[in-house]
Parts: sequence; structure tokens; C-alpha cells
Amino acid sequence: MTPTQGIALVDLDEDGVDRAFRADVLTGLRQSQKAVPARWFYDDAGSALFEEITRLEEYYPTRAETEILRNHGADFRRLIGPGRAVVEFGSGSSVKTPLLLSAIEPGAYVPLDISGDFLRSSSAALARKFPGLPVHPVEADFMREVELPDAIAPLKKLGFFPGSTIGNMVPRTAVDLLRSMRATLRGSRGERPMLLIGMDLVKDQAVLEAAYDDAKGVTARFNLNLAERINRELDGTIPTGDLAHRAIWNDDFARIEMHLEAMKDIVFYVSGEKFTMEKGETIHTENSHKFTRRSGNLMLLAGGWTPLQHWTDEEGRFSVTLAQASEQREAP
Ligand code: AVJ
Repeated sequence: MTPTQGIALVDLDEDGVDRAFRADVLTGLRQSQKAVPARWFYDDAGSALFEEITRLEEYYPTRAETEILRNHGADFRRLIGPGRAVVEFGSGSSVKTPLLLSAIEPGAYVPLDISGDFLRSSSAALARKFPGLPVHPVEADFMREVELPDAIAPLKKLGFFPGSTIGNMVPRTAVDLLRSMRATLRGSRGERPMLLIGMDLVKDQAVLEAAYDDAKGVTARFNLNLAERINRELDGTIPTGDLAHRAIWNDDFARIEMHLEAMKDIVFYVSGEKFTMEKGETIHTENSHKFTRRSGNLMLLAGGWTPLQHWTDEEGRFSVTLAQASEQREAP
């Protein structure tokens, strides 16, 4: 596959409609179990609602991961060493990224994101905070191998993928992504890149379900915003008032599923195409997989990464794992 750099990432048709969004929605709504990929949550309204989610009492992952990054800087520094180029998969959070960067004395910071505007504003803020640190934002879809800037070619790489975003993917896609990351980060001289990755942990079902169905209804608004976005951008007529937010623990697959459930039989149009839902039928909008130390390690190994060290917050709710690209052949 050809690495991508600097190409137009959002493909709009003559009416200014995002072609990939329309294709994903129409394909997803034609399925017997209706489903829309979770990446489409994050328009401006959805991103603002997600920010609000991270501050909710019930939503522990952001606080738990920040606690880990705050408490283990000395470990990161010792195990990772100075001078690596930190390649962050996603634009970076204003809190977590500085915690890592100030712990390890990196040689450069390279945020990768599909949304150029957000990437540029968050990179500028970070560059102000770390004067002297070379910052090279790259607008790219990191689900594929990305060509990194020539300026960082001599540096060893550390991938950073916080937030348990890996949990949004089904295992097959998660493993594909881990392998792409390995290809993106590989050095020319065969030195093995490292990866620091956050994963949310399996825990009491009631705690998990509350984190995705908060008392204030912010997560419900986040979920419903997807249907509203379809109505706004794809000429949709989804009766959002007849849809209810659901967050359900799927124990077989170790994941929280979010759905939008029809409260009565409904008929609606999207981009001129007719769809129906019977009362009780759902649109599946998100998976958020939860891991154990072993299941996380197994997934990393399947993606070509050997786990080196694992940290959790005091309450054991969330984990951060440091891994290194596996040798081409490991015994036996
Ligand atoms: C951004 C993928 C980590 O799965 O916890 C939060 C998104 N969805 N509440 C998660 C989300 C509902 C979040 N991630």
C-alpha cells in the first residue's frame, strides 16, 4: 500500500456532501442490523459533546489515564529514553500529551490526524508550550501506513495512542491498525520502534454501563447527534425524538455497545433513500472494547508488538502499556 501524505482527505461532492460519510451511512442503514461507524460522531457538535463526556462523574477513563501518565513519568523516561520522535495517532489532548512530552525529553513531536484544522490549532498550542521542540503535524488517515516527514527520519520513534481509541475497533481492525502503526514507525536502520497505548479495562458491568449512560444525558445527546448529523448533512428525515440512547454490555465480546433504539415503528429518508425501523430495532453506533492485561497483550502480539511494561491507575480501572516492535522472528 502507498503511504499517504498531504493528499485531500475529505472528498466532497458537487453539493458539498462528504462522500465517505454518505457511503458509510447508506451502506450501514441497508444492513439487517443497522450500523454507522463511530468515527462519524466527531463533527463540531459531537467533538464538543465528547469533551463534556470526559468531565462527567461517571466517565472515569480520561481521569484514570491522566492519573497514570502523571504518576509514572520517571518509568517512561527510564524505559523510553530521550530523543525519540513521539508520533501521536490522533491530534493529541491538551492534558495527556504534555504529560508524556515533559516526562521523556523527546526529539520531535508528530501528531497525525485526519482533521487538518484541529491538527493545526492543537499543534500550535503545543509548540508554544514546548519551545525548542520540533513539531511536525501530518494530515493523514492513520488507519493506513503514513509517510513521516523526512526531518524526523534519523530519530527513533515512539508511537502514542491514548484514550482507548483502539477499543472502538473490532479485533480484526485493531490488529490491522497495530500492524500499520508498526509500518509507519519502523526505522531505516532496523531499530525497533516503541508504542505507548491506553486501554480501558474490564470491570463491574454497572460501572461500565453508567460511564456510557450518564445521569445528565450527555452521552445520550452525543449518540443522538449522529442521527441529527445525518439529518443535517445527508437530507435526512430521521425522527430523532422517536429514538432512545442505549448502552449495553456485551459480555461475549467484552464491549460496551451504543445503539439508537426505535421507540415505535418509523419510516425515514436519507439522501433520497427510504428506510424503515420496527419498534425495538436499533442502529448500532459504537463499540467500546474493554481489555484485561492478558487480552491486551494478546492483541498487541497479534499486531506485531511485544509488551514491555503495564501500568494501571490506583483503582485498576484503566491501563497504559509500553510495547516494542517484535523481532521478525521470536522463538520458537
Ligand atoms: C473516545 C473511543 C475512547 O469509547 O470511551 C465515550 C468514546 N463514546 N462515550 C470511548 C465514547 C461514548 C470513547 N473513546
